[in-house]
Amino acid sequence: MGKALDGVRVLDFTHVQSGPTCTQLLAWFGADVIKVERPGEGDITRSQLRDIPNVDSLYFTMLNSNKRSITLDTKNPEGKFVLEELIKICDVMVENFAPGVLDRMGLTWERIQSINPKIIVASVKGFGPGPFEDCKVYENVAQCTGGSASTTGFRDGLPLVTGAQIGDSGTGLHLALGIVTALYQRTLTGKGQRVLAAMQDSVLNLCRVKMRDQQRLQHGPLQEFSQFGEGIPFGDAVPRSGNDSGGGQPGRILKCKGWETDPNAYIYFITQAQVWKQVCEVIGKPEWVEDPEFAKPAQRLPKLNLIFGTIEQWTMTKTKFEVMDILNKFDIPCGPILSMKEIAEDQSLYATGTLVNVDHPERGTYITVGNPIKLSDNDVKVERSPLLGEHTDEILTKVLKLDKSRIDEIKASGATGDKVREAAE
Ligand code: CAO
Repeated sequence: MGKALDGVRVLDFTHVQSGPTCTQLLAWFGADVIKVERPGEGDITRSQLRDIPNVDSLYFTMLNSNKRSITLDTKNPEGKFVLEELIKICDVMVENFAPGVLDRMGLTWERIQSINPKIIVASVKGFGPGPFEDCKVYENVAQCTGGSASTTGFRDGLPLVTGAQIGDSGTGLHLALGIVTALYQRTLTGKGQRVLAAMQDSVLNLCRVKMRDQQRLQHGPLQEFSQFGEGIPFGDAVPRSGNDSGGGQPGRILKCKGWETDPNAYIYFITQAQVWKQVCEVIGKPEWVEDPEFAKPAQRLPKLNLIFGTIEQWTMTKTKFEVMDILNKFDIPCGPILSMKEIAEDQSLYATGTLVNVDHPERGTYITVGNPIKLSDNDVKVERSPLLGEHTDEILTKVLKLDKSRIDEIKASGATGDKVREAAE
């Protein structure tokens, strides 16, 4: 087995979450990822949300596996020199600075192309061209502007952000796809190109079904929403739908045994039309199979509260795992609400590499989420994240092949620096 992106070298000029998730994926597909960080401080996440004093945070270690770290002050002329040397020999440059930052460094697209016309320059920005293009953006801003927050939560409650980092990690994923696609096109054209993934666009792409519903609203109420059966009129925009299914098969989160004390004693239950007969039999309502009030999916839509209320009387008599076992025998789609603790203890996820225990010289062993995308011919093990500037010398000597006196000059200029820990939590 080899590495899918063997031979691809990535200049990783990213920070925080969105960019690093992209370059981590590329590293897991076998690319050589060189992370450029500011001397002394590095990626700001190294010191954010720390659980152990003076040790790289889990925020950083879980987003920067399998990378090499070089420290460079790119505002120092010698640092800029090294950066441009890296641009010459890299296939891809990834960045997620605020709009205008790269230009202020003198690294316009034209300048980068003149250094290396084959390089692919990939950027995360908050917004694409338009009224907000100059704005800085973090995760929750993207969730709010991409249509997620207005459609998440309960109808009579506040808009809600989700725990899934669809703005940051979601955009990183989109960008990674853009990069490998541009790499493929380069094999045909020999030319680099720019790749842009805007966080608003990525969230909106993931909220595509809500734009579907926005258009459906013009032709009548959204019958799969609980509020339809409750007789509550719809306004002119897609409302928050609580835990209603976003698809054509109604679903709901239902209480299971122990819900009074366990915040996660619930199961998601889908009344898939194909197995309606089985659903009725399992919950002790066999008469609903032929009942003209319940037999067809359209007849059931106005009665979702009654149907799920009845199913819940049954699920409450069993634990979520007992419900799961029983329903699976009948091919009824369902899933227990798993806590992060339960997921962290699930050995089957370690067996597939979705969860990985990693050793780190300063923090000891920690759990990280491995590559969620499995390729049968990609032999990359998840490795720990680099310490700040751990590979500076290695990159200057072995990758850029600079001689000792030149390296000494660069170091003397302060363009690259030793690790300095900041108590910045
Ligand atoms: N050497 C010298 N200077 C460096 C440097 C280095 N190695 N790395 C970064 N800098 C400088 C930049 O040049 C910039 O300086 P100027 O503003 O003077 O030009 C400065 O650091 C700050 O960069 P920034 O504006 O990108 O960083 P910030 O912390 O103020 O903002 C963020 C962070 C995320 C809001 C912003 O980068 C952004 O909007 N990025 C695009 C959207 C994005 O990716 N958001 C996701 C955030 S969570 O994943």
